[in-house]
Amino acid sequence: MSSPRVIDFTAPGRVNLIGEHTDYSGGLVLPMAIPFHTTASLSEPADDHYHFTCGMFPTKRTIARDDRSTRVGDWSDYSVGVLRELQVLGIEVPPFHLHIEGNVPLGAGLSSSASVEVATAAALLHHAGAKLPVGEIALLAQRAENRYVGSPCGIMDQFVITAARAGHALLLNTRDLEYKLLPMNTGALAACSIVVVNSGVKHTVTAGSAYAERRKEVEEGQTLLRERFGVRDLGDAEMEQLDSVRAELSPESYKRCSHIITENARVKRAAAAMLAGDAAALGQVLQEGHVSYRDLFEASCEEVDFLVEVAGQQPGCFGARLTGGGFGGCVVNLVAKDAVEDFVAAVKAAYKQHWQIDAEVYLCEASDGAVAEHPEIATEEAPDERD
Ligand code: GAF
Repeated sequence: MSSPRVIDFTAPGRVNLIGEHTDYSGGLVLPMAIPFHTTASLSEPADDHYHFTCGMFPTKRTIARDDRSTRVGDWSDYSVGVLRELQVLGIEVPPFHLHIEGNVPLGAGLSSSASVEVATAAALLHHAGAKLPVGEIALLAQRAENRYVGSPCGIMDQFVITAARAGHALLLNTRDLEYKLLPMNTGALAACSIVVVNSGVKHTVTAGSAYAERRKEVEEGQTLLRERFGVRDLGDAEMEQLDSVRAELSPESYKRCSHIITENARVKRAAAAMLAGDAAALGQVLQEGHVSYRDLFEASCEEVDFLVEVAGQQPGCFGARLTGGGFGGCVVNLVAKDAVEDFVAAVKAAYKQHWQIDAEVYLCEASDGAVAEHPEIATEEAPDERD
């Protein structure tokens, strides 16, 4: 008997260079895909059901084709949520066995969940013989997370994991999903590396989490600014407008919105620095972004602040900041290539000495997203560098 045919679909993780929590209020983000992957392996089942298994977790799940049950609270929700959203679009998905494997660090702010969603979407679109526009694949994965998993995330992670291109960061306007691919090797940036240091402090983006609390505080300010000034979202808003309604907002909302409005401006500066190949200017923006994320958004933690401070003291480090949803996770560092070895040794040693934690360090080349790897799932050509 021949063994069943298995087809693999992959999606990367991502690291965000800058633009934190701006992706649910029409703002700008500047992430890139990283060389860690989720693989969704698809094979024919022996019956008429949908089967979900995973190499990282022991629980398995089998559901009938007309199953309408809600989330169960484990890894499988990310894949089942994607199946549901395909069904909502009227896409008929034949029975399958989907097996998930991956090496994207979990709970580290590197988007392991979105990676599972997009790898699943790629596999199931192929299985159904369907295609979607690049942005629709990302939106479908985001809806799976918002509606089925119950996490109130924005669109950044699913979008970059779908649309990224190797060698580029992706500047995304989250209001209309217009984007540009910015080369990582212009001018002085060609001699730099993106070094990601994992604090080992786990974070979460679930409904009852601090992430969700921050989102509510951001939306409080956005609603008021819409009423008063007719802005579409915080992506349109100015600090002067926010300052003029400060007395009507909770102190938390004022601080969170201050972070968002200034963060959007920082993303523009970061993109300009990248296009100019100016590593010092890019590093400076990262550093300012950390201060805002720490003091205004209050999303950092002592371990991460320690890593950022130590990084800033190392020769050849242009800038460092907390990346991702916050409350732990990773620090992204822009480091001169010829200083990386000493940088890594110094940061690891200091962290170990102070916190007794072995920090994992990842040297990240900007990688391809799922559509570049599996062009047959998209109605458009794989995205290319745009001006
Ligand atoms: C998490 C979310 F999933 C993203 O949508 C984004 O808001 C990010 O945190 C913060 O920038 O990764």
